[in-house]
Amino acid sequence: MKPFRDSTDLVGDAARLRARAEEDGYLFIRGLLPVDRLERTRLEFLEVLREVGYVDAAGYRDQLVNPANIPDGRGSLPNETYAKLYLLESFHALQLEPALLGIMEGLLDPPVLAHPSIIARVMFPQREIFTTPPHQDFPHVQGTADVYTAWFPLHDLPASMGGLAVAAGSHRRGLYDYRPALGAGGMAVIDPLGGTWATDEFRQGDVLIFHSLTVHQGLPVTGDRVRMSVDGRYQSAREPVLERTLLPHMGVTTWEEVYAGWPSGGSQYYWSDLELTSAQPSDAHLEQVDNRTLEEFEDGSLPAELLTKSLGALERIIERDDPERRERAAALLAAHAASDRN
Ligand SMILES: O=C(O)CCC(=O)C(=O)O
Repeated sequence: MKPFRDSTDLVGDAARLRARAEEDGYLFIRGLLPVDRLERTRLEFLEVLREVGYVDAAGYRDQLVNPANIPDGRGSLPNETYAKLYLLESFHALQLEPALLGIMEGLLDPPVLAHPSIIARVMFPQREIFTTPPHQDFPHVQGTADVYTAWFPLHDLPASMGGLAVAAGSHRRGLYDYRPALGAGGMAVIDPLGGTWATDEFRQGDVLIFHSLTVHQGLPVTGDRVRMSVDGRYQSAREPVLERTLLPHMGVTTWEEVYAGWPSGGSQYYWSDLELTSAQPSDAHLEQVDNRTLEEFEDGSLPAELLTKSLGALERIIERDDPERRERAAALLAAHAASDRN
């Protein structure tokens, strides 16, 4: 993979940042976020992870995992632990950092909405099959394609802790075809986009910004420490917005619960003064991936680790109104149930 093109020297020049983002589909900016703010959230996350036993009590500040306590069959936190991180005020404040908002105001038509549904990712090491597959954010975010994601680790990120890679220029080709996959988002772009991938080691404070049509993927966490990162998403408040982007990510908690423990009134419901228009959600991509699952199940090419997930896809096909596909999905589910009984 190539190194990222570094756009740090363009900070302060909105026109050149915009031109670079339009050309590459991404911006990599070193040292944009204040290290003390990131460090505070990093330590608060680690205290939660220590309480639940995922990090080693002695080495928790170094993010060393407690391998015996890491759940099998998953690459990141279960929702009940994620919900505890979601309560932390310092985490929500990160996406509203003035330096980051300033960049977004240059890229988008103001006023800018930072999606309240900020995301924290805590990725366990040695769980390669759950690495985030290549995908675009648009099928998940919807509303408008003009959404930028800011992705940043809470800590220095050497190659052994994984990271994120982008396919430079991939945002210019619309939506890609997908197949089912494990890892965040659950679907992978089929086109390998060879020769376009770029990544880098991050230092605490560095930020990667990319368009919702830019294909990007996680990189495997190979060492013995957890990777902790944040995704903040931004769009013009003049563009339509999916209701779920105004709620806590994946419905892990509610704003009432989140705000109950905040020491300051701070930025609670910061988006409520904006006049937002709702977009209708579409599950066209999920449907496309479900149909592909059906085909891969039938021709035997579906990888074994996708079995449980693909049974869910077959059940969704049965609930849709395409009689031919419903019949094929029902036949596969019946054959699977029979093979389970034997
Ligand atoms: O951090 C990751 O592994 C995935 C981040 C990402 O791809 C996303 O949020 O869209």
